[in-house]
Amino acid sequence: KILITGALGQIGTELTNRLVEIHGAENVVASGLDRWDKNLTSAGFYERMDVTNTQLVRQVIKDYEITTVYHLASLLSGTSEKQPLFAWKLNLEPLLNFCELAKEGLLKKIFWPSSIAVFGKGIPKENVGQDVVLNPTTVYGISKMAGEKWCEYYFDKYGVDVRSIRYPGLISWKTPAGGGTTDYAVEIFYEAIEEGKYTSFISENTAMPMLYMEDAINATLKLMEAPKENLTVHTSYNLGGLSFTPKQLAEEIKKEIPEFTIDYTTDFRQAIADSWPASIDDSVGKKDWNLSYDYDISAMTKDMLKNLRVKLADK
Ligand code: VAH
Repeated sequence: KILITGALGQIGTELTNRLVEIHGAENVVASGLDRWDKNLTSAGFYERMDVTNTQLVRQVIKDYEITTVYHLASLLSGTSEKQPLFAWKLNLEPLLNFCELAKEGLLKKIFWPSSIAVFGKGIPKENVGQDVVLNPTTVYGISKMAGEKWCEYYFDKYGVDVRSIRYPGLISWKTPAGGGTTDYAVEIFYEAIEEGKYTSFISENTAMPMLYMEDAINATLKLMEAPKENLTVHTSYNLGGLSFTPKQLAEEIKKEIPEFTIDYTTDFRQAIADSWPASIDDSVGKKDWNLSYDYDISAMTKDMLKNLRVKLADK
């Protein structure tokens, strides 16, 4: 069976539902800190589980005979800056526990999300490569860099099949994002529909790597289904997709909602965004496991507004 941690989160809800479509509900165990929310996940099973409780996690793995784990539970960049020590604990210890379980032969495969937050000072802003020096300046970026090194260690030393993607900012409509720096690009759509205007906490010309959730989920499944021998990266694969500024996104929204207006009041997350690249070179993923994308900024904007109008009308 497959276990997803953080299954009620922004990535988790959509990844869980896709895994159910592929493997069947009876083979998917969703887990999260919150109470079960039937309409959020179609998994056959749900375990209310604190991933830092290593004994409980080990018991769940054994009880359900889990062989693959998608470990998504984590604190994002904004929240991590506010709770550094808890962020370090939550973002690292459960990953190590899953790697230990795999080393003991209890797990066959692990997916773990890293982030473009691992990049920081001293590198060009554009088209950042797979093997540039990692100089993260945020708690979140430091935790993700450390996690990548642990993934590589367990692969090199024990052959643990742990696979990872450095996600850019992810945009989706099914589940709100939580505490991220790129979340302006999610909130803006809700407010464009509900208020006709949005105050962005990221300045107008700050470009960041972004991707529509559909493309991120497809990339994740492609990586996980790739033959192990094809993989040349054992820290985490760059993934770039789109790159745009709040101003460019607002222009796209105005094509669908002409009266939409945006203004800017930056907060502490501007400094985080300034430390990150503007665009990513993801050619290694394209070569190793045929990474591709379906949504450009225009197709994403149309799909977001179409689906959010329906979702928000039901409220
Ligand atoms: C964040 N959405 O903003 C996440 C992501 C690259 C950004 O890691 O923290």
